[in-house]
Amino acid sequence: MSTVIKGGTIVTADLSYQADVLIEGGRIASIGQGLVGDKVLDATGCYVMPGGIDPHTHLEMPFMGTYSADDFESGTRAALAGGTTMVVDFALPSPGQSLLDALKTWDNKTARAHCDYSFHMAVTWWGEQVFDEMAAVVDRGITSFKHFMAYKGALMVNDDEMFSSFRRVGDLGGLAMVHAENGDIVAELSARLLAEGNTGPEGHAYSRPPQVEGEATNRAIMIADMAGVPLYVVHTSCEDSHEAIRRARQAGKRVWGEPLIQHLVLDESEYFNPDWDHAARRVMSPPFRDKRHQDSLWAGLQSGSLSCVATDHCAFTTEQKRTGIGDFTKIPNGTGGLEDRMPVLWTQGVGSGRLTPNEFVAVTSTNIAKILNMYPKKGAVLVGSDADLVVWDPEAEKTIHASDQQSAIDYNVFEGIKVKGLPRYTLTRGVVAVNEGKVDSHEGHGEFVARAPRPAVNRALTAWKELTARRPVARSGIPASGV
Ligand code: DUC
Ligand code: ZN
Ligand code: ZN
Ligand code: ZN
Repeated sequence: MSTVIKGGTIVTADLSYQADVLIEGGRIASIGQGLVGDKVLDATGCYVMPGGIDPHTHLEMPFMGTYSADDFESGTRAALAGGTTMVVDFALPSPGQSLLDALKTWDNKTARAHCDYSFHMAVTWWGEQVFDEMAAVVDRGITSFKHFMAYKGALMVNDDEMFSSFRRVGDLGGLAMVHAENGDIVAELSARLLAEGNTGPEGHAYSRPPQVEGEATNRAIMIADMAGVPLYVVHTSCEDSHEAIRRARQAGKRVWGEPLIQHLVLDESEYFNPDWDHAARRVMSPPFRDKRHQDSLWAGLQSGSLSCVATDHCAFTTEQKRTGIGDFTKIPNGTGGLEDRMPVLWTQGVGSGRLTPNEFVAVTSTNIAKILNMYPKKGAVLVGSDADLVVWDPEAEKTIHASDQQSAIDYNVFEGIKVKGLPRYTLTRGVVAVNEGKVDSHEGHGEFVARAPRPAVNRALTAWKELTARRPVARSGIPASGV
């Protein structure tokens, strides 16, 4: 059975033009005028765009003594409701655990996924077993490896471990990723704040100032450059981190930054709300910032120095958040956003004139498809691409309320925000998952997306490795030590 999307304006990262889209076998079969199919979706007055890709989610993740509340069922249903047709989640080995065992655990979480998904692998410890297993992980189509520079005593890796891991990722043709916050300083500031009696959620913000993020981002960029690996900095929340990314890119380094929709739209005043629950529900790392930092993030999206808008969707219920009453360091870190990322970014980005529709497509879908080497299967409206599409109605409006969201949690950090611009249809590989604005998705439809490594790109990154490979022999006859 074929489907035709008729009468809309196709909007890609490059172009906007009027055409119909014919879908057969889950892929785009034809783009042109007057196309005919068995089933017709009316896109009059709408934009036909690549479905969103959220490159940063934590679904059913064991974290801070509990599990994030949205799993692959509710999480991917929420994604589709908001026009996102693919998520990339983090497989998270506990320190000491086999990467391949962690991958098995993550595979087992996805049976009920409504949309396609891929994984990044977290490197939470370092040793020969990790080194060896990384090759098998790449063979499984997982080529991006995330390193936590924060969460000391839990997930954090030190600089020597990160450097070794980055070199391995580089040699395998992969992408290094970092959660960039200086974990030593966060631990020190947290302890001091608690000792002084600052136990409330605002202590979380005080313990993670922009400098801890700026420092870690600079450090990660330099380590990545020495290791000869491209670097993706997740949840870039402030000018201090953005500035480091901008400078690296200007110097020709392959470094990308990812602001979250939460940081673009919500600010640090949320932590000073007198309602403990209100503030704790917004505790995430990095924390929300002030307007100066928000302006920097918007400017980065406009100028291209920041590349992708994600959610870091890691949702906890109010009850879960309350385990941190009396000690902010025990509030599970994380917020939701999967359903709201596209409508909120459209409203506050395109609606305000800060982004063009084409830029919106680039930062919600196409850029990350290219960075993660899955373009043009994903992130494109091209013949042969997966028919992961959103028919976007720029006139449709709603006010965000937790009471009508797909997520399993009992609140929404965007509660009360008005959006204009919503999916009329969302299609996942040609199957309609949002129909006339109503969610009608299919549990178990989602498939894993494997990604190929890119060794040639990495070799082109830096001369440092070549330089040290040809390093001079020291007088003792032993090669001078180097990388
Ligand atoms: N930050 C969060 O807020 N939650 C999950 C992990 C992270 O880095
Ligand atoms: Zn993180
Ligand atoms: Zn995260
Ligand atoms: Zn409400």
